[in-house]
Amino acid sequence: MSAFSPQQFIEAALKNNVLRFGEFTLKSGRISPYFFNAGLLATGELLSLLAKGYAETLAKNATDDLVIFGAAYKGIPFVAATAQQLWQAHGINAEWGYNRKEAKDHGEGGVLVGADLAGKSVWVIDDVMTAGTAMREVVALLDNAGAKVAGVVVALDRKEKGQGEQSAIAELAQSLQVPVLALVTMDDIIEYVANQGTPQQLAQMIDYRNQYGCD
Ligand code: OMP
Repeated sequence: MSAFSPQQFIEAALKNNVLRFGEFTLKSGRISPYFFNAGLLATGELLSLLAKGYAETLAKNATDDLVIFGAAYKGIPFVAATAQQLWQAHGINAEWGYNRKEAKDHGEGGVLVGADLAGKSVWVIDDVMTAGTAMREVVALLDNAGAKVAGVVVALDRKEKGQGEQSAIAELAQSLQVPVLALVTMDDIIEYVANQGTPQQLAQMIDYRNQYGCD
């Protein structure tokens, strides 16, 4: 089976409207010429492609007993599919878990479901990193659960500034002292647009990168 390919993933994302070009207001307030909606990775084929990317990255970078975590809501199917792919394609029997947005006050209670995370080093799987706000919330949640972050894998690193002049990924890697990895980056999307897109799309992407981008 061939390895995960960023260009193949971008093509599939475009075909299924997961990746779109236009004008989008981001959570950070930035106006972006593109948007990646991981919620539309809504077929078995697309989910499998994504899980293959996460699993290959984890198999290459993680050590020892692997525990993976996906944050509600979008991270939940992704972490489940990745655990299955790790087992089926790599023979890695990872523990996996996720959170609820609403704490349950009956039955098993609490906000965490699945693997017991207390005292463990946990890899976080997430969809998109822009300014890093969503990931900081996940790190705080794991901290409350008594878990440490072992590393982070996002599907798309938009390679943008975080809270300061550094990239969001660099800020996170520095503050946690862990690897922060991505399956696809904005550079891969620019490469795709340079080969397959319109000159106008390419110009807008480059303008945006000049304004908010970071290496
Ligand atoms: P930050 O919290 O700024 O890192 O933005 C990441 C979050 O923004 C993701 O978890 C998504 O909810 C959302 N997002 C996308 O899903 N796709 C994009 O292309 C851009 C964003 C965004 O708003 O920045």
